[in-house]
Amino acid sequence: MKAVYDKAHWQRHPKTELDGGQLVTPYESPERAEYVKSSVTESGIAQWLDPKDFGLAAITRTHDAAYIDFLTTCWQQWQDTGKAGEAIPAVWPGRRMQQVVPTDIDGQLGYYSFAAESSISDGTWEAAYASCQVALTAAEQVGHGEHAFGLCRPPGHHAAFDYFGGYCFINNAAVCAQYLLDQGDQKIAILDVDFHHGNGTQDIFYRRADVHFFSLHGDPLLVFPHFSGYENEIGAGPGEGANHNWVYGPGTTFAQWQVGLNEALQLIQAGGFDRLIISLGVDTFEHDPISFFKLTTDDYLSVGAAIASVQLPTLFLLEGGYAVEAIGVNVAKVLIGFEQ
Ligand code: SP5
Ligand code: ZN
Repeated sequence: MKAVYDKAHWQRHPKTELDGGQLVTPYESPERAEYVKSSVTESGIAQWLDPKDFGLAAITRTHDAAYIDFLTTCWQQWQDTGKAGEAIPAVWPGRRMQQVVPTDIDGQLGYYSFAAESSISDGTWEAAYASCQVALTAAEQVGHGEHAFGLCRPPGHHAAFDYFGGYCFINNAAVCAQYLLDQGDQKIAILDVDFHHGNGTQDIFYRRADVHFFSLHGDPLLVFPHFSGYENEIGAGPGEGANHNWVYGPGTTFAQWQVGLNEALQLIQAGGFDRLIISLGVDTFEHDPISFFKLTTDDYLSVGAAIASVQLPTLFLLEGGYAVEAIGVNVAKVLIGFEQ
């Protein structure tokens, strides 16, 4: 399959993540992408392509233009105030407060985010933009009937129409789904196998019937993003019935998790979709430092093989996965299992 990488991901290099009341080294590190690049290259299944530039217009088809403006100016605004650390939101509009866009950068950070762990620093916007162009370059191949892998960093599935969080700024999968619709597709399926609920992707398509969203994830009563991902979230208006969540508890094994995977794949098989996008997180791994599922390296071969069974042109986009040495091998196993 075709695969796309851009060294510009290195521009996303924050020094801090708010975790447990401390500023720790971020889990979402540049080394992640390099491990994936090495393992996928070693597997021999990828033909690497250079990223193209589809411009900002492809992104504002999916995201609020004012939110994108905020992302492009945030770091400069933060620096102009002379603050010492990285940009971290610390105030949000609570229930019954006004949804206004403050002029002050602290207020803007709260308005345009839903979580505080994703510090913004120099190069964050540039890397997020490049990550989305990697995804779009891979999507163009899938539009031509190929399968492709976008080695996206930073990830995207927590980024909603107008807010960031969960290490995500631009929703790569959502931008690609809209791109494929704009190229003539009628109906797209997005299957999210990351450990965390893809709240951003759900948000963007919740009221739409042309993109159906399927997500398997840790129970939000117990884990991030906490306020989205419950099984009673089925879509609304024209999108009612087009959103599907499967929730699992601590210690979930592949045997348990694959029940939902197979239900999702059966719905996708029967749904008359033109193309399939996989939000490929491997933080379902047994040794992931921030998650609680128990998938093994060999299980990822079966994940890839199961996805291949629906026989749609498929776009894989990297999301989470934090057991750094292992994530390269685990991503490669999914792609190898898919191609076999
Ligand atoms: C793309 C993706 O996988 N994003 C995940 C974002 C998770 N953010 C909250 C992480 C909370 C981490 N708590 C770690 C506790 C272990 N010391
Ligand atoms: Zn995740």
